[in-house]
Amino acid sequence: MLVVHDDAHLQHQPAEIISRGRHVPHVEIARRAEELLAAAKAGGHDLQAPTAHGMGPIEAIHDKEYLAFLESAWTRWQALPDPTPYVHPYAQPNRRMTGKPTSIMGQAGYYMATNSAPIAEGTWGAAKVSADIALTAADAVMAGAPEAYALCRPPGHHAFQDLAGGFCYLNNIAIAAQHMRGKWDKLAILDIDVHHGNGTQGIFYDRGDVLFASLHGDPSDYFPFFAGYKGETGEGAGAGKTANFPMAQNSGDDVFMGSLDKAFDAIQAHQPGALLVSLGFDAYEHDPIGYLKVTTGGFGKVAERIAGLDLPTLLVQEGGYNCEGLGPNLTSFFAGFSAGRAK
Ligand code: SP5
Ligand code: ZN
Repeated sequence: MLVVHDDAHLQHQPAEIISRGRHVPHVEIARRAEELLAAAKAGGHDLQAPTAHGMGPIEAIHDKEYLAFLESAWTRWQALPDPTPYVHPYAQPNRRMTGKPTSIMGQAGYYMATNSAPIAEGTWGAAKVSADIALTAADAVMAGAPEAYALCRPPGHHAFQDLAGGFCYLNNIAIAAQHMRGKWDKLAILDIDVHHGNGTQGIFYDRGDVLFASLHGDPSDYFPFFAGYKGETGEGAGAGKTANFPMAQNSGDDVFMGSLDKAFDAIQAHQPGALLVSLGFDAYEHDPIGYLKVTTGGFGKVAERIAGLDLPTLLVQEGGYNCEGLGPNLTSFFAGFSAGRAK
């Protein structure tokens, strides 16, 4: 497996988020990427550094004013009286107010969907390199590699065109998908992170070219709460091109594999030229913020089935917060993927 990685993520280490009104230690920590990289190295995989792609591919997905906010937010926040170390939203717009503020406090609420995407001094730099990692791995697949893995940190699937949230700032997989549209007319994104990929869904909701299928914990009582329901199936040109498979709490490998089968039906009906996978390991049975009970062996079986679709495949790292489990789960996934390709 070609593995694209970079240590620029070390610039992004917000120590805490606000969860249920309490400051809690952040689980989206640098050690996650270190564990994943160590497993890739131990597996003898082919490691590669990202190349800089500039702002073009990022601006093809994200709103320009949102990008200007991300780039400037930390510095502007520091100019507030008695500033805190990380930008957090305070007051947020909602279904009854839609004004557009210009101050940093107003914009923090306008551009940040949750209290779980703090902006630290190095967040913007790390997020840009994370997108470059996905783009570089996408380049390899476009050049003929059957598959590549983008070891992205920070993750991306909760980021919309103009919204950060849920540990995400730039939507790496959406940026890579748009880039890959230069080669293929139709693509499919399969999201197996335990959280619904609300940002990715939102970005492609009205498009017929990029199918989005997501397996996740039931949003009626799990993050991101406001998206990921079965009835969300796309609109306009994208009608029928979104497919959601919410699962009940504590569902295990069997239920997960059953949902995967249904997602495959949607993907195969779309006839994509290539597949992109939002690869989270937070469906893991021992994840500290998890909801489902997928086992290490289960990730291997999932990978084997994905590889069996026989499509050029870009794997993009999303969540997964049990640090001890990350290495074994990635190793299991890669082994299963390889077995699926060999069949
Ligand atoms: C990419 C990804 O997996 N994002 C996950 C976003 C989840 N956001 C919910 C944050 C709530 C975390 N609560 C932490 C409690 C620790 N005891
Ligand atoms: Zn997740």
